[in-house]
Amino acid sequence: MPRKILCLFDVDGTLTKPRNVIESDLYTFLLEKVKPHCHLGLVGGSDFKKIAEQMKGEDVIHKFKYVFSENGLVYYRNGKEAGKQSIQKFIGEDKLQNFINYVLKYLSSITLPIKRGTFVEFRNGMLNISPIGRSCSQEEREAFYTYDEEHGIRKTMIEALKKEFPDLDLTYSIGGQISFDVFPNGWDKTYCLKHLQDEGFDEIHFFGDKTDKGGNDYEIYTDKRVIGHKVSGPNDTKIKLTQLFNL
Ligand code: M1P
Repeated sequence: MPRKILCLFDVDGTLTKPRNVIESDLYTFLLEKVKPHCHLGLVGGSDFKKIAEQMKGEDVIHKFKYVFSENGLVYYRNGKEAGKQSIQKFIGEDKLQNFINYVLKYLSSITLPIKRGTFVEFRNGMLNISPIGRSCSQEEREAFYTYDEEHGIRKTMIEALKKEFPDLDLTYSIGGQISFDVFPNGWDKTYCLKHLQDEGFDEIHFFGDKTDKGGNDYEIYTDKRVIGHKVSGPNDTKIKLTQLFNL
């Protein structure tokens, strides 16, 4: 019997450049060369709308057996929505609002080279917080990323939130360039593995770029249930797949 294998991919930095659309060449390679050897899945920190944009449309749920958005807090299996978690129900409105109020107060007290809009994005299973604001342009995004590397805006803010809310049991995860995700402990990318435990896979391979401690691929990359592959970008993902399946 051939082994039942799943290849699970992070999106940003693994299949695409950050917040960009997947290159046609890699997409064709995945669907035509890799898919005959294994099942395909995606697990991204972003919400489904963003993942669909990056994967050339919502049709991605028919091309990949599993699409886990928001780390698997919202997921699709065989082209259908199969589950959804709610941070609002889990934490409760009072605590959530306290938290959001503090975030807004904190952001109103810092000055950055520029600020735009949409500082808190409320998703199903997480909050996404962006000091510059999610409505910035691509150029402004790149500039914030460079500024943040030098000034640690996100890291400092996360420390302040941890200090202010020690009892909320929240995880703060920097997965992209302009924001960080906030969700209950355990709702990291390993969350999607809950949905796979009865699917009968002999091997689950995970490909991600932010695999170092503190990165949003770290927990799943180091999980015993998966075989982790650290990649440096979309080209490297293609190289690692070519080696894995002797393509
Ligand atoms: O997939 C990684 C991250 O992508 C986006 O990050 P940013 O906009 O900061 O580059 C967000 O969707 C974030 O939630 C996600 O973890």
